[in-house]
Amino acid sequence: GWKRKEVIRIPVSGPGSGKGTQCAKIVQHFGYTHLSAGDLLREEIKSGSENGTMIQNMIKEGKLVPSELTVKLLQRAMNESGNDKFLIDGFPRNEENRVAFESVIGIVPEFVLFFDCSEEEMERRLLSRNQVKHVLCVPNGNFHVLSVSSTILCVFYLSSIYLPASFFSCLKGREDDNIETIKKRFKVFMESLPVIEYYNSKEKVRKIDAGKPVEEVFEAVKAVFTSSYD
Ligand code: UP5
Ligand code: MG
Repeated sequence: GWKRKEVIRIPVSGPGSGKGTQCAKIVQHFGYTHLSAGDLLREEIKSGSENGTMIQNMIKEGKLVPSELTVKLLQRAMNESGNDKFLIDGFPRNEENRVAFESVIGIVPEFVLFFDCSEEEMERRLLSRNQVKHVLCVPNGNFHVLSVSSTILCVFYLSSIYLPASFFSCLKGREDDNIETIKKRFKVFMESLPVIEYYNSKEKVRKIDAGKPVEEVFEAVKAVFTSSYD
């Protein structure tokens, strides 16, 4: 059983609507533990777990991995955090996810943030996340790739000149940030609508206009967090 007094807030929204970006800012201001279901699944792939290949294939297709697995990863991360305030990012994505989470973890979210953003804007953001914008080359032999928000900066010690991004087309960000997978992710996102509807019927949904610049969106997010008492 779950003994501490837990507070859970869930941002459910479309791919590229800014869940991860806003969660990072919420963590800085309000001290939550941020758990992105997608990040936990990607870590599971990297860790070489027995489920890794299956998860990787599903993410490439934009499909949802079985609830049991995602819930297990979330539960483990919650237990390991030592915190009792969680932001669960990108989960639950359908009714089955929600029911599995509630029956295993036994708690319900305090409120649910819905980042409302047009598909056009989400697509633009996801495609630009995957673009290498600048490649800096300086003499030497080492090679670093740094991910800096929507830019992948590649510092390649070779010669001291800037090269166009297209030169390093081999460097990719997220495997699911290509137009084919993005279209599939949008379709699968439609499965999340009944969950949002469910939370709406419980008056838990706080809708945010997420099509604006990051700081403006955060102002609206902050207002939701400061108006709730905890
Ligand atoms: N950006 C952010 N905010 C911006 C703003 N206001 N203005 C301009 N640009 C903005 O942002 C995306 C990009 O946009 C970034 O480059 C950012 O700088 C810029 P981000 O904050 O990363 O958006 P986010 O909503 O987090 O987008 P993400 O791509 O992470 O959303 P998804 O929901 O697609 O990805 P997730 O990692 O949650 O899931 C991936 C896959 O895992 C799923 O497709 C599925 O296959 C699997 N999955 C499950 O199976 N089950 C789960 O429960 C969860 C995931
Ligand atoms: Mg994310």
